[in-house]
Amino acid sequence: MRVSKFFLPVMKETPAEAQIASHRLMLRAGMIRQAAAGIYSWLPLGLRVLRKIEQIVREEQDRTGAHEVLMPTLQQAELWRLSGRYDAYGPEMLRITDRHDRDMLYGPTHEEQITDIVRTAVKSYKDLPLNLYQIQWKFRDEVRPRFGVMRGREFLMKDNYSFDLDESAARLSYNKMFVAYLRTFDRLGVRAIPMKADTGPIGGDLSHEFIVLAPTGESAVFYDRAFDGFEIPGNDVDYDADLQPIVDRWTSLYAATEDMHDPDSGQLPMDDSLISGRGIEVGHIFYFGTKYSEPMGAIVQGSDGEKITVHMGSYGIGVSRLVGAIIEASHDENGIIWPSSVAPFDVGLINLRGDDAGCIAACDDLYGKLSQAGFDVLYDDSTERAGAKFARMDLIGLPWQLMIGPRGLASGYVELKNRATGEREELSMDAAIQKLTDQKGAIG
Ligand code: 5CA
Repeated sequence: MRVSKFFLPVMKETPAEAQIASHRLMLRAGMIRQAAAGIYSWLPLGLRVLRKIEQIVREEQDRTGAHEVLMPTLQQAELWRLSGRYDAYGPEMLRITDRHDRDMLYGPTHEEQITDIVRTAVKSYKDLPLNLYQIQWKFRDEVRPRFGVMRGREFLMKDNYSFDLDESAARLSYNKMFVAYLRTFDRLGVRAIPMKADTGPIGGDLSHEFIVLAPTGESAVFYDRAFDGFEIPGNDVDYDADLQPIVDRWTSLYAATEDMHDPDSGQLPMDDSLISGRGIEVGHIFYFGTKYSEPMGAIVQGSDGEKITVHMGSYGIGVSRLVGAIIEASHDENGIIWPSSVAPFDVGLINLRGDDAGCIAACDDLYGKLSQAGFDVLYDDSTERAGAKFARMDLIGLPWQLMIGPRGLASGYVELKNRATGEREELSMDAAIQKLTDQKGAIG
C-alpha cells in the first residue's frame, strides 16, 4: 500500500480527551474516530489490526473443535424474560422498541440467544459436547465509557458457549478454553495471566479472568513471580487429551484480582515472590451449570431415554479491547510498537527523497520484490520531508522500517530499522529482503 493512496489521517497534536497512551496513540495514528461516547468508527489502519486479532482468535477456537456462528446484535426481550435477566441486567442494557411495540435489546452478551438455538436444534446426548462461538459486536451502556476502545459501549467480543451432559464433561470444555486462551494471548504478543474471578451478572461459581499487565490497568492484581517461567502449550497441543495437568499448573500459583484478593486467606506466599500491579482484563471464562438451560428448557435425551438438562459455560475475549491493551503493553514515547503477529503491515518502506528519480526507481523495485515475497508493505512514497516520515512510521509502529535515500543508494545500501529495539543496519537490498524473510520464518 502506498501512503499517497492510503487513508491514514494521523494527528500531530495530542487529543485532549484521551487520558491513557493507547487511546491517544490510536487517535493520533488514525486508527479510530469517536462517533459518540464509547462508540468508535474503525479506520483502515485500526481495522487491519482488529481483523488480525480476530483471525488469531478464530484459528485458536477452530483448533479446539469449536464451530463459528454469527448471532444478531438485536435480540428479543422475550428470551431474556425466560432467564430472568431482562429485569436483572439493569441500565447497562440498551432497550429498544420496534414499530410493532415489541421489546428488543442490543445484546450485551448472548447466553440466551445461543441457548435458544441449542434447545430447539439439539435433542440427543449424541450431539454433545458442543461448543459454538462467534465474533460479534456487543453493547453495554456503561456509566463511564472511557479509555477509548478499552471500555467502550459498543465493543467487539469473541464469545463462545459450551454444552455438555454433566459437570465433569463441562469441566473438560472449560479446560479446553483455558488452554486455547493461553495460546491465543501468547500469539497476540501479550502475557496474560489467568486469575480466579467473580462471576458477576453471568453467574456460576467457576471463573477465571485473563489479565494483561499494564500500569494503566483498571484493576489491581496480585500474582506469583514464578508465572514468568511458565511455558505456553505449543502447536502440538492435543485438545482430545487430558488438559487438567496444564490447567492445574497454571492455577497452582497465587494470582487474583482486587475483587478476589484476600490478604488474610493464608494462601499468600510468605516471601517476596508476590508481585502487585495493575492489569487489563482481556478474557473471562465461566462455568455456570444449568443457570440458563434450566429456565429455558435446554434438555436432551440421554442414552436410556432420560431427560438431561445441559451444563453450560461461556467464554469471552475482548477483541476490540485487545487493540488498546496490546498498545498499553507495547509502546514508547514515539508511538506504538506492534507485535509482528498483529501489525497492520509487516514493513514500512520509506523513500527519503520522494522527488528523486533514482530513489523512486529503487523504492518501487524494492516494494515490488517485498510484495512478491509475501510481505505486507506500507510504502511512504510521499514528498514530505524525511523527519515527518520517520515520525509517522514510529507512531504507527510497524515492526520494521526500510529506508532508502540518495546517499545509501550511491553506495548500494538501504537502512533497516527494528522499531522495538531501535537497532539500525545498513544492508544491500537483497540482504535486507533476506533478513526480513528469516525473521518472518522465525515467528512462523
Ligand atoms: N458472556 C460472557 C462470556 S462470553 C461475558 O460477557 N463475559 S464478560 O462480561 O467478561 O466480557 C468478556 C470480555 O469482553 C471481557 O473480558 C473484556 O475483555 C471484554 N469487555 C467487557 N466489557 C467491555 C467494554 N465495555 N469495552 C470493551 N471490552 C469489554
